[in-house]
Amino acid sequence: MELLDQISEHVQKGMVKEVMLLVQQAIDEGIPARIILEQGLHRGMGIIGERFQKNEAFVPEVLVAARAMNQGAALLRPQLAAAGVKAVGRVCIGTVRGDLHDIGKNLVKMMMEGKGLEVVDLGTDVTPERFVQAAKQQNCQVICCSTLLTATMGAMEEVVKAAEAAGIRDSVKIMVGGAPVTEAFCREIGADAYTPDAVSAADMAVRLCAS
Ligand code: B1M
Repeated sequence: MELLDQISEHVQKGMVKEVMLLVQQAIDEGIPARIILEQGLHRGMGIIGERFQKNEAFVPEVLVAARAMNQGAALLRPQLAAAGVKAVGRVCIGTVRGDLHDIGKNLVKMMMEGKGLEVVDLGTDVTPERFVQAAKQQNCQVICCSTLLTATMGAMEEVVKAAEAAGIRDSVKIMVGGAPVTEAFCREIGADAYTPDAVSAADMAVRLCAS
């Protein structure tokens, strides 16, 4: 099996040690870092993401795959920086004020990283002001808000209002998601995009960063 296929396969299985050895072997063989990243690590993460979307893979498998991808990507960082390879875009993500759930948010983050996005993780219980501050200070093109609680959905509208008040609404897109969130709610609060799952969220963020 070709080396890049092996990297992809081992990412899907979440085999950290093997992924790191294979990535090092690929570097030693002179394969460009960008190719290793896209055709090995990100491809593996993309495949597990699609399986997760079809209910053929489950949360723990996605988490270990993401860990393997991230460890492999860490080995490539110096080469990527030296080659001037830029991220596809930069977003910030958090669970909104009052909400401590973070499993879904973490999955969304990992899928986004698997698509080559830089993700600033603000954690849980994030205030509207903190989302806006992070987007301004770290030049994020998209603010990604997650919530699992019906009671905290209102905090998403506050993020939209805080972005307007800070004068950044025209330059930043706002994405919302999480189990109780719907497309209609997204439109009602004036956010830019709703997606139902982690894979579609990552695809949407890539599109918004490119627009
Ligand atoms: Co809580 N909890 N919980 N909980 N919890 C739910 C969500 C609940 C549905 C359970 C129930 O009553 N049946 C209910 C919410 C009801 C509601 O308001 N609609 C609930 C409640 C009420 C609570 C507490 C209030 C309970 C209490 O204390 N009385 C409390 C709240 C604490 C707080 O946040 N302030 C609470 C606490 C907890 C734990 C701490 C025990 C734990 C969280 C651990 C953690 O996250 N670190 C927990 C858990 C685990 C759950 C359940 C069991 C599982 C949630 C989960 O992780 N799902 C949940 C019941 C259930 O779903 N069966 C429940 C898996 C995850 C992968 O899915 O997060 O939906 P999800 O993410 C998906 C999509 O939604 C989407 O992509 C992900 C992957 O495809 N997505 C996005 C998510 N964010 C996105 C953002 C996007 C796009 C897509 O764009 C930006």
